[in-house]
Amino acid sequence: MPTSLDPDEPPEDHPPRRGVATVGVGTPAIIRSGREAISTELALTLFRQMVRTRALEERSIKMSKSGEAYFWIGGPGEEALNVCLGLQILKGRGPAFDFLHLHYRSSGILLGMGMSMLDHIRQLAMTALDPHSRGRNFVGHYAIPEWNVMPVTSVIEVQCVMAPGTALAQKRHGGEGLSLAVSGDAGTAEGDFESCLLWSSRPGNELPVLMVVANNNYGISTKHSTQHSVKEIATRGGPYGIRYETVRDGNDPVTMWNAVDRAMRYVRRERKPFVLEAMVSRLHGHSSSSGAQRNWEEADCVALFEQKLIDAGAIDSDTVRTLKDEAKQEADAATVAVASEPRPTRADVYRDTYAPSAVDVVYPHDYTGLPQRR
Ligand SMILES: Cc1ncc(C[n+]2csc(CCOP(=O)(O)OP(=O)(O)O)c2C)c(N)n1
Repeated sequence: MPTSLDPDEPPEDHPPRRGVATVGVGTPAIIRSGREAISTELALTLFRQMVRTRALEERSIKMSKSGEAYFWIGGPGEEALNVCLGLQILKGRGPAFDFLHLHYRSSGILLGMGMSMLDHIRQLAMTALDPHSRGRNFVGHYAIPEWNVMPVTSVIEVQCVMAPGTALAQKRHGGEGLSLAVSGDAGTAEGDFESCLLWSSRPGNELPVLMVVANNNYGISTKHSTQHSVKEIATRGGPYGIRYETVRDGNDPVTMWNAVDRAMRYVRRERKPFVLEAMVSRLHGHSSSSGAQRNWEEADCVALFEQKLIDAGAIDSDTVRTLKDEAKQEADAATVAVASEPRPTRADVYRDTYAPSAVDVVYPHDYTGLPQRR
């Protein structure tokens, strides 16, 4: 059994520390899924981050129902994929580091990178201290310049046409930074997805873009099979000469970690694109607009991994309970904290719209209103 779990925040370095748990005598050294394996230390790190992400999302749903928030959308059911991505990001600012072009179900990526639950809840509750949008955008619409997290938009798939731009800067700059573009399966029906395939794969000008499709089988209420004749979206990279892989069990963190590792290694070293698709679950429907009720028919990656770790003798039920309690307390504390935070004022609507720019003659300072006509 593990003797202790390190409560430290996730790794700041790269390549990431591959585990923060201390494994005791008698525990297995690795956790297997078929031919794939990861160390038990890493498995416990992934599990803890998945539990934290789930606790944050469940608290967020409750807040949207209780009136402490106005809307919820998020990623319960995508934790295995997102935590594996977040822990393998090369985190920093500028072209030497990864750029993130995400969609609105990416809480697991950001928690994996070290974002606090509080900063997620601040945006959900729309307080003035929300660092992503100053309380003016939907939950999960992160923007973190210090970590190259480009602003998430509600307009789906536009992130796919931005990624080749940052990837071009990264390729010119040199190094191993990649541009990650994450989208859902329905979003790939937009031309933006095809544009990303095309611009990332121009002969002789290939770009370090990692396109990730979180395939939860639905676009709001439209089932994948009713709209797409292509069964595995990742195969659409084939005609462009782009390498691709579909992870059929995107709920399995062991498989997922290795698939992300392979894809990222390829893009970082070859400076060429890759399409990675993961079949995931959607555990609470599309958003609070459709009720956010729990769908018990879909596979739950957190519950499945918990059972796998217990069966392998890597963790015991008491430790699982402790981890879940800690995660819930962290989310509860964030909810209490935002209750007394200031809300945006009318004047805040116009603040922080554009970054100050010394070379911009129209808006040399922060844009706080329309320019005066002479
Ligand atoms: C350009 C555009 N078209 C339509 C919508 C409405 N819309 C919001 S979410 C969504 C479904 C997206 O499904 P998918 O890409 O599979 O992602 P999921 O929400 O399932 O993770 C749609 C159609 C939108 N936001 N933007």
